[in-house]
Amino acid sequence: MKVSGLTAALLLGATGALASATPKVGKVSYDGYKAYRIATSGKDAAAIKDKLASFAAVQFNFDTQEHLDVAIAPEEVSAFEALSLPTTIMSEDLGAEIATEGNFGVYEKNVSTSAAVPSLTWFDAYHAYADHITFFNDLAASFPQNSEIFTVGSSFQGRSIFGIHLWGSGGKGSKPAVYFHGTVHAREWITAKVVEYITYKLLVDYSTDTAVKAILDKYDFYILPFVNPDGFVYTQSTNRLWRKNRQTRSGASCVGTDVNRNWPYKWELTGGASTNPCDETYKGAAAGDTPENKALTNFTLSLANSKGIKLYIDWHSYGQYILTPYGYNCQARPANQARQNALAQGLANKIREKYGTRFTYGPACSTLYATTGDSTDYITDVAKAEFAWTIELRPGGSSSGNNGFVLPAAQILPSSVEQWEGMKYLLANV
Ligand code: 0X9
Ligand code: ZN
Repeated sequence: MKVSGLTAALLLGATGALASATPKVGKVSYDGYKAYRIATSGKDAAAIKDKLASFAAVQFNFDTQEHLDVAIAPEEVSAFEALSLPTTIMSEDLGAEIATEGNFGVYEKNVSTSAAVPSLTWFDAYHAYADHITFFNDLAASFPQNSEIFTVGSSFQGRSIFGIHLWGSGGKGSKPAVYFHGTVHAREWITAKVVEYITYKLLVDYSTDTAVKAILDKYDFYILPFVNPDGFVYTQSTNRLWRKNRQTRSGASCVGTDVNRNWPYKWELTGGASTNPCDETYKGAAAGDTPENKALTNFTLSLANSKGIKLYIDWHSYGQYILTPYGYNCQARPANQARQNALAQGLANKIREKYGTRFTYGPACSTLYATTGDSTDYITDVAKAEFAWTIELRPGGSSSGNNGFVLPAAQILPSSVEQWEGMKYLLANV
């Protein structure tokens, strides 16, 4: 994959000095960091990466054919600007945006209902991890006829990897699975919010909206908002831009394995992941050797072996993509490719209808880049899901004022609503 072409210094900047090293005290500060989108104009960005070799740049994206998004430390901003690269500014001060985003909401219940339904104000702000757990517990307690909390195992640091199971009139576990993973990459905060909104709407609207009732009566939903809880907690305590899990390994000075490069399928291929524990896409020492991947694989197979998986979505950010299989090979296509493409196109159209947000769709490897050991390839070929997609949420492609992983809280609700509109279309047509 394109990340393999990075210079060692840039990798160190991206994953060693800032991301992977454990700070001695306090939080990693991004105060005064400026984030830039550098146009790479269809080249592989190698020349630009060479120019950045001496900078402690934090790299955001790996699909560098069109652009390379980087954050530059305040002391290096003038040297960076002296390079006169073709840039647009994503963020004038990443630290200030992280601080604003960190004004977490206060958890509230809906006062107009007697049950403990969380308030829609949940979608006006980001929240602490503990409040996310309360949100799900309260939702499940409010709708005991249609939902329950479950756990699939534990993370490296011993947190439970939990989900919420939703079902309709056929009763618990009677229908094919619709299966969601959120927050596999710790810094992609918008993903938990969007799956929370979809969960909320499925439960709250079930009794009043016939289209929603039809969907929940047809499928069992298994929604895991935080498949990498240790990483997420670390983004809130220590480093907002952390990506991987928090697994330590003997002999490795860097922490963390990319849970989306560790699934035990095509893991052994080269070119779609890193073998360096200090890299953001570190694949692990063996296929499926993280506690998170072990738990998720077992649970996935249990779904496959009961009623089967109709649709799996791995929710990520950012870039606004709907990615169909495969990641491991840019020529390979699933047997139902024509339907995958038609439904992805329909989904993109539906999302765009709401607020004009454009999502690009297509096979993951050829549309974005190659990945080995990713969830969607495993869930397509091993767990035999009919559809297993990655959705990369807002922000998107070419506009400036694009904050990468730190999506302003004002966009939580519109991001969620457009995906909800999309999911209603997809689930009615899949
Ligand atoms: O690299 C990933 O795991 C995903 N992108 S992210 O920026 N959120 O990290 C993309 C996975 C989709 N699969 C392929 N592009 N092959
Ligand atoms: Zn991701």
